[in-house]
Amino acid sequence: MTAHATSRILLTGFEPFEQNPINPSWEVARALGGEVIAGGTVHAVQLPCVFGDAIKVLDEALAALQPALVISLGYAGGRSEITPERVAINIDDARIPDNAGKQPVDEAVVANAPAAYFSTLPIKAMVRNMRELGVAASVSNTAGTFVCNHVFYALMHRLHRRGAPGMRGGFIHTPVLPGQVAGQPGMDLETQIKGMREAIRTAMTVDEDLRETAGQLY
Ligand code: PCA
Repeated sequence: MTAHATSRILLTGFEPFEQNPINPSWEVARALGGEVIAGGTVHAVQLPCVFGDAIKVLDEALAALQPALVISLGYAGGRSEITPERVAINIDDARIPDNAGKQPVDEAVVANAPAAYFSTLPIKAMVRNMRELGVAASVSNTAGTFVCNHVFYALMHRLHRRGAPGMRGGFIHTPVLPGQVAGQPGMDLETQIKGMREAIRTAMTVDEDLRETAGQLY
């Protein structure tokens, strides 16, 4: 993709949920808002942690910004690395109620749509470049079945249907902050911001993803 000086980058993060007073995904997005990265200006938008409503806010931002690159961020309470997600699946299956009390079980995100979409971000190049900067990162093969996967799937469905060449998108889970979850080392906010800046730079500048394994046996 050749980004030009007027490119816009949509970077979303989520509001807090499940008794967490802070959602690192929004803190990272907010911190990067207004920065120019590889010729694109970052626009940070907060999504509600509510099934359906999150997609509405995403749609409004897509329509208003017509971004060249869209990266949605969400917080993964069990992770200590930055994890670009490989695949979005067409299912809502909530372990806990969302912030509006909704708890769908085994419902499609989009009715009569494909089972899954792959991210179109260069996820392996992003991981390698973040690691080279000293930021812990790895490819994830599941974004779960809660509001993050819901938004990821809706985003990929829209980008797929739009078929806009050069419009790229995907999802990255951010880790816990140090001390946020007992037993998780976590990653401090400055390091998360530094890693995400590098992930965005990679998505703006690397066309073809690396072919190196990030496979898992299970
Ligand atoms: N994480 C949740 C939803 C919002 C967020 O930041 C998830 O992983 O689904």
